[in-house]
Amino acid sequence: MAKAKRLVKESLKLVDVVIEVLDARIPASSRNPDINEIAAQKPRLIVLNKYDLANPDSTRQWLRALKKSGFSAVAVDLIKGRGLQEVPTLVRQLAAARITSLELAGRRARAARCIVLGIPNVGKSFLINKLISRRAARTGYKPGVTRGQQWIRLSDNLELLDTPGILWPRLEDPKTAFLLAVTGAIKEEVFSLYEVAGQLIVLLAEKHPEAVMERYKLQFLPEDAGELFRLIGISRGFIGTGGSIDLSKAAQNVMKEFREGKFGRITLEQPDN
Ligand SMILES: Nc1nc2c(ncn2[C@@H]2O[C@H](COP(=O)(O)OP(=O)(O)O)[C@@H](O)[C@H]2O)c(=O)[nH]1
Ligand SMILES: [Mg+2]
Repeated sequence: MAKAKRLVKESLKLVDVVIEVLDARIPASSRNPDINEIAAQKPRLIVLNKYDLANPDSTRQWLRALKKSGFSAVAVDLIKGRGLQEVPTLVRQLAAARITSLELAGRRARAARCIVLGIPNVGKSFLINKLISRRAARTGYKPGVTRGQQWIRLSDNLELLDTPGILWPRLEDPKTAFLLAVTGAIKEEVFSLYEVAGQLIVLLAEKHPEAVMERYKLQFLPEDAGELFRLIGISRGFIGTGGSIDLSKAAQNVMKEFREGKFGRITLEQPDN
């Protein structure tokens, strides 16, 4: 973890602008707690990614709150490419002041440089690939920090590091850990899927009862996770050995379908104000 942070700090010395990718469903929990300190000196564009899975009203509120805090921010759906074309434009705007001041100081004009940062699974690699495939060429010999790292030319005046900076999420807070597990940012080996799915189905049954009843063809929703899984198992025909209802299969199904957006576009945390 300390090594990841050090690498990111090294990379940051090379760039004018930081692109911070967050999961639009959990913009607070998918933020690395140190980023404000690590990237304090650089203008930052916040990308609320996976907008296709997030509630549009909540995303609007998040964008407003982030802009109020002084960040440039945009919602992006990388599957459909929505919002993607705004990313290079906004980065160029953020870099303009710095590039101009370098030129005024007598330095040779150069392209603005940026890096993509974020916790695992927010879509960093996907974003880089999409930006590259739009229109780009490798710049040849201009090494980055880690071995094999390269600058990609996105336009005459914009270059992107082809390797994202990986930072780690905060896991001490149980609510945050739950949200990261649900959205797929934490690997399944390190949490109990049954427990997390149980918390999730209870939350969905409370906040989005119609979606759950329709999805699993249920007439009513018990409050207990085990009971909910039992009904879901019956409804979907998840029958284990000996004819018993397979609750763990029901739990897995809930997690899978939530991550696929099958319960609708759901944002799991709202901005403070
Ligand atoms: N639904 C949806 N899935 C996305 C989006 N962007 C990325 N993903 C998925 O999120 C997962 C992680 O993406 P990846 O780029 O590997 O994340 P990284 O770990 O931050 O580099 C992949 O399965 C992507 O297909 C998006 O805008 N919408
Ligand atoms: Mg990646």
